Amino acid sequence: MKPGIEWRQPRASADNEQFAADLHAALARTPKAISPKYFYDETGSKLFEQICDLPEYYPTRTELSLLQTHAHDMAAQMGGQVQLVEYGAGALRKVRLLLDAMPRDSVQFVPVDISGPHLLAACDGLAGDYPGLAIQPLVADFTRQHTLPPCPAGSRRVGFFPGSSIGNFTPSEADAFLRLAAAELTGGGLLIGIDLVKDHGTLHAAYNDAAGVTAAFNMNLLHRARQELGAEFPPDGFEHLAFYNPAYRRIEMHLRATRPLELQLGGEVYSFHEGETLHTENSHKYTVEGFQALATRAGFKPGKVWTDENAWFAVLWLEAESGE
Ligand code: AVJ
Repeated sequence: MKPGIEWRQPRASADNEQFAADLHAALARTPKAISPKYFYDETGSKLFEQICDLPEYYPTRTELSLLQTHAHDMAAQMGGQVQLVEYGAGALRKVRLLLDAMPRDSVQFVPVDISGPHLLAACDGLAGDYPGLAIQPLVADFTRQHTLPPCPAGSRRVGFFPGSSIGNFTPSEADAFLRLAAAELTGGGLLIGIDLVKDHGTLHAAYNDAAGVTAAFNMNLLHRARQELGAEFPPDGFEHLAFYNPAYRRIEMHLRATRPLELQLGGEVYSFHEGETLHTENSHKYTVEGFQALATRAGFKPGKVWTDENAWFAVLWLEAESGE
């Protein structure tokens, strides 16, 4: 580990026990459904990075180019001295574009991620490329109760939530997260990336890539269940399913049973009928106005918006004002 990185709560909160408990609950409910956060072990995090480079997966490159083009404008909204909190930090690729537009000594960077080893590696890389940058990683599930390092005196706390990760939440979960963020970021603000509603063909292709990386990412959940929890199920029992559900304006990902089968987990047996699915992810798409309305209800005041020429993706600045 490089000097300059200070660790807080280095134990992952999403340990095996939590995964087992959540998977049992997921398989016992109707319809079967689990949180997508369990995609992101080391293998899953690496697969997700590969997804980001796929030709069909437009969100990452579109957002990167927005950050590239408008980083100075975005940094100007944040203000002078900031504690920059990245929710679900991942590979720390996007934040570099923001950091490049901010004086090194004006930032304390707090990346928060559920995957400890992945966060450690990403922070080492960042510390090497940004000598002198104060980095305080936090291994935590940011949707649950967590404690951020105190905001340095004279700094505003600013959130960064890129990648349309908020799309994983249902609108009511998004509301809950935004309320938590608005409270935590009071006096500062939130810079957030959202994937926009668009033609269904473009959306469908982004989650059904020709190389099969998204399928492998989805299937990784089952591999984890087998390896970490000793789950047993037929090797070719499940297949990747992803489609746009226009009624909910979301991509849904599922693992679909290719035939009637049983999945054994810790002494319990869960049966699937042919075609039955385990719902693994939602990826909600928004309009700018719709998302701003959601953010306003949660306590933010919408500010600047940056979007690409196709209006496929948007980055929004939201002020978290203090007081009423
Ligand atoms: C990280 C939640 C933004 O929903 O597009 C990519 C995850 N799933 N391909 C998304 C994902 C399948 C991604 N987010």
